[in-house]
Amino acid sequence: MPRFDVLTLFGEYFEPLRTQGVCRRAFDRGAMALQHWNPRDFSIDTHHTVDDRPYGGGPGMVMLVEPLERALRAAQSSRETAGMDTAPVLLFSPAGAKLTQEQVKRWACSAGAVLVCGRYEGIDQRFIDRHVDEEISLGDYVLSGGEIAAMAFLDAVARLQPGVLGSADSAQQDSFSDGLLDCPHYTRPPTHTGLHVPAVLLSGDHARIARWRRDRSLQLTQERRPDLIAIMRRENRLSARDEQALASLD
Ligand code: 9WO
Repeated sequence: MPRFDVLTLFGEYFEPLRTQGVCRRAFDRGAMALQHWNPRDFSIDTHHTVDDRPYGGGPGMVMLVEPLERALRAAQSSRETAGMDTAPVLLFSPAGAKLTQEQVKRWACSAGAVLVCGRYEGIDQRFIDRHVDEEISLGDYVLSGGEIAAMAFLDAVARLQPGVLGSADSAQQDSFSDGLLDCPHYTRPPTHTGLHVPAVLLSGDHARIARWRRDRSLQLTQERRPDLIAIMRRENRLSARDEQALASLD
């Protein structure tokens, strides 16, 4: 069961994860645990300062090392008291390597981690150098803080916990779970203002439906993410039939 300890100035951001939707089930079932630690609670001056002006000048403020370090120590001590090993420390930043579903799967079956959420212009580099094991990016854009990236990470991990998704295998059928993009989906009505659901999906022929879905996944992936097709080839994860379907596309 993974436990995640979040270092954040804005713990309230994470409340909806506990109280709403699919993620809530992971916490309710005790399949995953979440705690937050506010560096402000570990700041010892009268104003509970957590940031200061950057050395060398420039705009904005930088998060102080000491409140973060004390919050991290408190989180790791609490884990130790719960009988857990020291956790890896992750930082959400555009300077990290892009998060993949493979990594999400590994965190989902791990003991968890400490997630550090930066604010302002960033965190004093000495905290990162001394304590951060891995930097994780969601993509090449800048947010106002690491919290929303951490929430996306926690959502991706929570939905993989056993019993969290309605259907036993819906996590298995996702986009990316088999390395390809997902096929298109349809539901009622069978015709909407002249737009028809593909006839094969109404045929009841499950083998033909499975082949159609695989072919649409292959086609969509070839068109939009040829890089993923290349990875699938390299890992020998395409069947002769898949190759035949791909060849018939061009
Ligand atoms: C910002 C930044 C910009 C360019 C190169 C490296 C960088 N690191 C950071 C950074 O760590 N910023 C802190 C966290 C403080 C400001 C808000 N932060 C943040 C994290 N903005 N955007 C992210 C983020 C995290 C994960 N994926 C995409 C963006």
